[in-house]
Amino acid sequence: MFIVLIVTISSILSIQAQQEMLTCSRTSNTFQIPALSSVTTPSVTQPGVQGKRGPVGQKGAKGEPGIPDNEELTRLQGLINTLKEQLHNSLTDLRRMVENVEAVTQRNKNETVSLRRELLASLDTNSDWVTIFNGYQYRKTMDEGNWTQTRDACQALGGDLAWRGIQTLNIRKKLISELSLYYAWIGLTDTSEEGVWRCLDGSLASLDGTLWDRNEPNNSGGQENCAGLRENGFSNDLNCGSWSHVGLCEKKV
Ligand SMILES: *[C@@H]1O[C@H](CO)[C@@H](O)[C@H](O)[C@H]1NC(C)=O
Ligand SMILES: *[C@@H]1O[C@H](CO)[C@@H](O)[C@H](O)[C@H]1NC(C)=O
Ligand SMILES: *[C@@H]1O[C@H](CO)[C@@H](O)[C@H](O)[C@H]1NC(C)=O
Ligand SMILES: [Ca+2]
Ligand SMILES: [Ca+2]
Repeated sequence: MFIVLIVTISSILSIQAQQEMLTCSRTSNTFQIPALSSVTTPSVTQPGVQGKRGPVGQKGAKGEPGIPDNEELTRLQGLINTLKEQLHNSLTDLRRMVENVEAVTQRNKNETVSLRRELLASLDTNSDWVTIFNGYQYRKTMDEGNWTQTRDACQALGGDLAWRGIQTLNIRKKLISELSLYYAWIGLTDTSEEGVWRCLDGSLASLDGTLWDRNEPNNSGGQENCAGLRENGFSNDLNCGSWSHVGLCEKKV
């Protein structure tokens, strides 16, 4: 009986083993189930934070310009034209002012240069030329002669008979005093046309109205075509061939 029991038990075990084997062959499919079923009950999650606002979109298309009424348009155009004209005038004025300033600056520069030159010339004690600060230097010829002879002498000394810088009576009187002149030929003639007095460059003599002495020029004897400076500072016309006068020479400093 005991044996029977053992047999019975062992057969049962054997069956169980077979069943286990069968069971085992199925566990590959069912094995994970316990894992799934072992997940704890999911907790309730909170909703996410709201996202940020998107970037600003592009500007919309530009609208049509407004249409001003005609009167306003005309008024504005008139205003623009007036402003344009004023601007143009202002620019013209400005340009003129700049030109004036440039001219004055240039003139001052020129005057400074010539003054410096004259100053240096006046300090030259070896020179026979006198400086009177009118842009020229003066001297008399060493010898007396007729008009042409003294002109030649002046040219040989690097100048010519005076006419450019002796326009005023003051200057002439100053020269007469400085050079102790009694009577001196100057660079004016009416040889080319009687009565029409010209300077050495052919230009009309336009001295300041104090040029001629009283009752001169009188073309005495119809033969007086050259000018001489008298010691009173005024001039007389006399015969170009008169030979007893010095020439008043002038040269640029
Ligand atoms: C200044 O001197 C220059 C050259 O010597 C001359 O060309 C110019 O005309 C002079 N300007 C004035 C304003 O005297
Ligand atoms: C004319 O001028 C000369 C000097 O050049 C003088 O000797 C003469 O007396 C003058 N004649 C008259 C009529 O004024
Ligand atoms: C001036 O003098 C020179 C030399 O004696 C002579 O040749 C010339 O003809 C004279 N001029 C006049 C205008 O008399
Ligand atoms: Ca004459
Ligand atoms: Ca005369």
